[in-house]
Amino acid sequence: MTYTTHSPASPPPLRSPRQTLQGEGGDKRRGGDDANFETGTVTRTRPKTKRPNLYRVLLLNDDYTPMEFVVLVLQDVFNKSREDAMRIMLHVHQKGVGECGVYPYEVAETKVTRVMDTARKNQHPLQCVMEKQ
Ligand code: TYC
Repeated sequence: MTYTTHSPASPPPLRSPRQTLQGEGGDKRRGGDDANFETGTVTRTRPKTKRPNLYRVLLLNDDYTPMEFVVLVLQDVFNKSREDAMRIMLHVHQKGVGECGVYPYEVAETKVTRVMDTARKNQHPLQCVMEKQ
């Protein structure tokens, strides 16, 4: 993974490292690296944290899947309460699409597969998709 401390579109300004260290009293770049310009060593002072890529899982409306089936799927696959499941199902029914949750890639993918499998087994046309947030 590349770590960019400046905009890739504009290279960092060429200036004397000494000026930076003495004039500004240290490295003020976002990310908080300490730079030793004698040796060219850069030490990370904050641990590098990577945010996982998150995906929204969406249910799509159709004219045939029973409302009760959708509510049960939302309770079972997405761990929603009966009340939340009802609210989401009605939202999808009225608006055409609705969010069931936001998850890391593999969790989202597993939930989509579970919904599609159970819909197919029960011969309902219910569709579930995921999109990158
Ligand atoms: N529109 C369906 C009906 O009237 C109910 C439904 C809701 C279907 C949500 C799919 O994702 C869905 N029976």
